[in-house]
Amino acid sequence: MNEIIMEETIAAIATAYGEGGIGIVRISGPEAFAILSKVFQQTGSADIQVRRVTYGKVIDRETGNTIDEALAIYMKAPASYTGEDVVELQCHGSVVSLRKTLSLVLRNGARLAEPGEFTKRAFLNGRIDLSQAEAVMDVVKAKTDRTFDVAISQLEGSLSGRINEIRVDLLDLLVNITVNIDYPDEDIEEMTYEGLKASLSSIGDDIEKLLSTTGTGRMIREGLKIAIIGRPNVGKSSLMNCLLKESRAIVTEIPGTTRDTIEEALTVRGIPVFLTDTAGIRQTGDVIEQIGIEKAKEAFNNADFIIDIIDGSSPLSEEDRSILEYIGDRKALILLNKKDVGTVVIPTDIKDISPNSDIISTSLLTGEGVDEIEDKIEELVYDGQIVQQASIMVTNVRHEELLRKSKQAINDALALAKRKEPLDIIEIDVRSAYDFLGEITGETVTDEILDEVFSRFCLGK
Ligand SMILES: Nc1nc2c(ncn2[C@@H]2O[C@H](COP(=O)(O)OP(=O)(O)OP(=O)(O)O)[C@@H](O)[C@H]2O)c(=O)[nH]1
Ligand SMILES: [Mg+2]
Repeated sequence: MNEIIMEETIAAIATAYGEGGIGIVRISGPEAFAILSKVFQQTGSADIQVRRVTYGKVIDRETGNTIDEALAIYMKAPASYTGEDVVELQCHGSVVSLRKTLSLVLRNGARLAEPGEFTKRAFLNGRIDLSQAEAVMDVVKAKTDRTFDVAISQLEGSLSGRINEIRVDLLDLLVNITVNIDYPDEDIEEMTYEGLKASLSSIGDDIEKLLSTTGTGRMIREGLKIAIIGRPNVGKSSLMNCLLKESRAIVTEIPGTTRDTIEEALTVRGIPVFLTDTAGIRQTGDVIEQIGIEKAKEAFNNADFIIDIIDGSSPLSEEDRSILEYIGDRKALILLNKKDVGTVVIPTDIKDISPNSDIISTSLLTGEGVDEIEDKIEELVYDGQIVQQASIMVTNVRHEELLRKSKQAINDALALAKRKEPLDIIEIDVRSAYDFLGEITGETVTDEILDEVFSRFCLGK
């Protein structure tokens, strides 16, 4: 199917919809240059040259009307984003200009590109592998520095590189197994079950190492969901404002100020965070407040991380205790707030009820302790690991699933090897481990998976 598609020339608006300095219509495929000649008139007599910027006009030759002034760039296959002939028309960043230019390009022989089709072609033409193609979209969608860094490193091939190294080891092993199956009596290095087990374990460890980054990877990509809970008037909304570094939530001395949950997206040390400020949890006859409290419990259940605030300047109340009991064994961060007024709550009283919690004294009025809260968030995301700029991280759920399947196949092979089962049976599992990893880079992948991956892209990418 792919050859048929790639004979067609595709086009789309590549820049974001809206006003801007410039906007780009991108064309890719065998007819790209021919279409450019039909819709563009350069100023002056010089020919359009490959990889040179040419100034001119987009002209509708049927009517003779000028659509816009533009710069044209022609990149010849294979040295282009898609690996095909590509033309970019840089027009003014006007929705009207871009729409008219695109429609002219389509009338002159191009077809509208599907979402992600440019990148899909880059993959099909072998310019990038599948995990790199997926990283393109992560780069475009990244909202924080850290998310962006990880996506760029993946785009540069860090993850694929590692996957390919493991695949080489698996291939070596496969060859070794096959030779021993086919020529058992020949004078070749005999494969012992001990040796086989050692190789399988070592490959299994390599895959496990990648899998151990998935928790962090997912949080970096999708964001960490934090719910702030606590009884009324302890400083929950104050914390939200402190982390946001602005006054978003209404803070008053009246208990029950926040009656609904408030959600905000923010960045903590380069990590995307979705913070939910909730209504204070207490027994109440007020219907609206009761709904707010139900929502608070929901936020609690959906969160990756809980921050429970306690007014440390007054003794633990019944409400504080029941919230701590609600937290139970979950890992939470507990703030003993209002330190500036005094501290009477003893940490061990809290540990008795919620043993896995971390406790920090804060004053959200003065901002004391906010740094420490951010430390804790960072610690949680990186799981105590030292963060290296170029570290390989698995951020994509598809990759994670395939790594798990591959690991499972290795485990199965290992179990067979331990029972000294015949090599040709073990080979089947080793081969599937190899193929699952190949699906990550797109070496072995079906059209359905490709469609699924690229359908999540935006238009023009
Ligand atoms: N002294 C002192 N006052 C604080 C501190 N943190 C918050 N407050 C005050 O406590 C009151 C309640 O703060 P909020 O942030 O509205 O508390 P809340 O938990 O959101 O309250 P509800 O929305 O009613 O559940 C406000 O008057 C704050 O200024 C602190 O560390 N020290
Ligand atoms: Mg509040």
